[in-house]
Amino acid sequence: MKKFTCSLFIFFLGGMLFSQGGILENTNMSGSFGSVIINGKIYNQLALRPELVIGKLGIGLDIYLYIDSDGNIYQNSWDFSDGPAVARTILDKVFYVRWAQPNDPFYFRAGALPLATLGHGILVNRYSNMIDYPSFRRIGLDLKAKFSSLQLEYIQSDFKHTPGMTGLRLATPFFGKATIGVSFVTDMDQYAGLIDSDGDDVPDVFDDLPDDPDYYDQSVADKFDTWLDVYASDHAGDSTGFSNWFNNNTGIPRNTYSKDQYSGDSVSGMAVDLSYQITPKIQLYSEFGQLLGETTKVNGNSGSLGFGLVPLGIYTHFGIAQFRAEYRTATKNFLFSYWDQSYDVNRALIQYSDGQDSIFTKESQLYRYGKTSGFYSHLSLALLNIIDLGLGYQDMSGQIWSDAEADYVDDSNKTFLATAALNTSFIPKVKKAAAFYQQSNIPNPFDFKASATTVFGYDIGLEVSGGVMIVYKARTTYVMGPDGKLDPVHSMQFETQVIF
Ligand SMILES: [Ca+2]
Ligand SMILES: [Ca+2]
Repeated sequence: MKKFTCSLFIFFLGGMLFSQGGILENTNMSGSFGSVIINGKIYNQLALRPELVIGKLGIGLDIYLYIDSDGNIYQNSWDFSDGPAVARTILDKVFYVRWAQPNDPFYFRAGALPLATLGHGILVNRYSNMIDYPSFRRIGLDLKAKFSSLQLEYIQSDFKHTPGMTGLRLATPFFGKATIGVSFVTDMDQYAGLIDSDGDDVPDVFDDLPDDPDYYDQSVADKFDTWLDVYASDHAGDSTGFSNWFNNNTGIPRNTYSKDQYSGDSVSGMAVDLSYQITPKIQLYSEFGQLLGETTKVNGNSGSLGFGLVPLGIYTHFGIAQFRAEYRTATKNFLFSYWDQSYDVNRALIQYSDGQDSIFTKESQLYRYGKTSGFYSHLSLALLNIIDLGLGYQDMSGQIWSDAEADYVDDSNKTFLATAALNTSFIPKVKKAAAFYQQSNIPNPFDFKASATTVFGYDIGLEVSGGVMIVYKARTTYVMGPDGKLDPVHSMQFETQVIF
């Protein structure tokens, strides 16, 4: 009860401080009501999201309460029981902290990272550590610093758990308008991408009690309630030899998961890039990236990860448009932008087959990509202040693994992504209208045939009264079902946002 009162007090104190505006100038405040699913249970979400700007410092907070249908607060997010719990409780409410802007001599953003790219993006491109926010709140860091002649970029996807991505790039100018950069990126343990809700180091998929940090084995959890009774009734109420019997009885169903079974499988990459600034708005570049690790061995494929090369790329930005185009070529076992927007949900995947769950990593699937080459381009356009468009397209062809042929066949590896956001100021009552569609690394995205990489959705925000907006968010992804068929997963969310 103490926790409850304390959290409510902070919640409303926070609301008062920020909403009155007199204490901190430049404070943007939004709040939301909605629902969120934690550990399979639905909670009503009440959130205040103030953004404080003090000079170059920006602090985004996400002060939230989850309340279940019985009116109980989800207490794990407001735990003041000991020092580490207090630190975790407070850190959890910081959405992000940023200093300055990405092009300034010193910039960082810590917390939620919606978009992070290292160099020109051959290894890390448009990475986001909030793909499954707010179910998972990662605290990452995106830092860019310029010392006299050295540029440094550092990205770490998370500080709370084993991060899916830690990347460093160092660059220095030479011959005036040219720059050379070297990068190194690693995921130290892909299996850390498996969800472990109770933090007992046993992923949910193997945890008999996924919400109980003390047990992962049902038979051990039942030891004193059930098995002791079984033993005592067999031994006329005498329980003296119980421990020995329990530990050695092969008839008791055991959870055979061992922590060494799925751990310590790393994947890394290194890259070198050269850039040449032709005019302040036009840049030519070249990039080489090598992935380091091992994928599945098939048909004489050694399994060693491959490399990708952009012999020539161009990046321009002027007025309403930003445009990037690259010629790409790759050896087998390589994917451009391996660390992409959905990396955190793809680094370790669960597959259900033959009556049991097995785990595979994104790295283990790289064997599917043979030697390929082709083009990549991305265009961002802001049209007449009416619509913001983003269009990305990759068209590569070469050798792609065919499950049917059990061999590499000539095929295409294409990616298509599109985003559109409407400026709604000229439509009465509509405050937000945005949509996106993405499908990656498949033979033909214009078939619009669903694959595991298909993701699309839209946000529509309607003003219902002064300062109150109802936002409808719809998302669709596809997952492989137990029958080996792709099933769509639709999620929709209503949020009421209040602008104070
Ligand atoms: Ca667990
Ligand atoms: Ca557990």
